[in-house]
Amino acid sequence: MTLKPFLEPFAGRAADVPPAWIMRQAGRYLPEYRELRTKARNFLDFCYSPELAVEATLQPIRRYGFDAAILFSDILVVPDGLGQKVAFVEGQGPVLEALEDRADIDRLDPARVVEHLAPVFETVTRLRRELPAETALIGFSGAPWTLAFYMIEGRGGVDGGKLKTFALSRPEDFQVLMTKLEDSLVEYLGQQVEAGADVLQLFDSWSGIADADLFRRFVIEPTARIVGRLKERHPKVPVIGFPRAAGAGAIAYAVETGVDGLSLDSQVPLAWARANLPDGIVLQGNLDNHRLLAGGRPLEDEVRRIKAAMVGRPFVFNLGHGVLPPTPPENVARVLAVLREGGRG
Ligand code: 1CP
Repeated sequence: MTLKPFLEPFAGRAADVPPAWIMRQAGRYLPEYRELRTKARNFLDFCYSPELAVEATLQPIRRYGFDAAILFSDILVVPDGLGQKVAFVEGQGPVLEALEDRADIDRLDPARVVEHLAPVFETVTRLRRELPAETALIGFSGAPWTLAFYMIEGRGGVDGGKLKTFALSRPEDFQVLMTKLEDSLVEYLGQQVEAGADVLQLFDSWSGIADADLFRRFVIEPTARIVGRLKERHPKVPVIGFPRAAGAGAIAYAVETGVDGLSLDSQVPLAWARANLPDGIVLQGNLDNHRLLAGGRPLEDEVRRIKAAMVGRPFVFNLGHGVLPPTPPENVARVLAVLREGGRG
């Protein structure tokens, strides 16, 4: 049986042309997404409308032929499912009613998550039917630390001081929150696989603000438990971790969490990654999203450089962080054309 090209690296094989997708490949840089987005009142309604979410997921697949589709949703549907107030404010990003004390944490209900997020599973089920057979489907969630960031800070664009102060000065309350997140995520991700996801990605976008102690306790350890529990349920489904801006912490993360793949941000030199990360782990990344925006020779040269740096290594081509909204869509097409020069071999 031949595997989908996206799954080849996870079977330990390096392709001449690595499979490719890009973070936030569906979204505001695409005119067809902006048009579709007008059909829902707000962003959460959009995410919870299987018809719209399926269409948004398929748009970049039709346009570019990526090797993987990523479920169109957001990491903040989990706090919403737990019962926290979450809103997406136009031009401002997500705004949450921040958790202040133990009573706020006690009100969060992991039992509510699966029922509330049923439309997401419905989207996955429909996608499995509608995607081309050779296109893998990636399910995802935020990792506990990054979800806790938004739940305690109440928004993005801040330095995480409130989160770290909470974690350090109220360890028992924080642990209750982290355990609720872990339990919710195992169930949420497990059900995405049962609905048809081939691969899972855990986004730890804020892992870089944790010091070494917090990184161990609240990035590595919860991730290891989640991956372990998912593997009991679905031993064969690859899990990709994205500990963004973790620096040298990526080594312990790669060795200790049990993830099958590691997504690298753009600051990680690929030669360092090859030399220091375990051979058995699939590396993913790490084109800079501003380079994608700028286009031209600096973009093309970098795509060729990344491909050359990963020859012979199980690898998935991606960005180091999500596509920026002003990115010209033709730059994405150019990246894939350059990556696929010389054919699949
Ligand atoms: O108006 C709009 O269309 C909303 C913009 C938007 C989109 C398109 C948001 C708000 N989320 C998304 C989709 C999304 N988010 C996807 C699926 C699309 C795809 O990848 O093709 C995924 C995987 C995410 C994940 C996500 N959301 C992350 C992790 C990845 C990362 O970028 O670090 C994070 C941190 C979020 C929170 C979030 N949601 C939206 C915004 C603007 C943000 C960032 C807030 C901030 O910290 O400033």
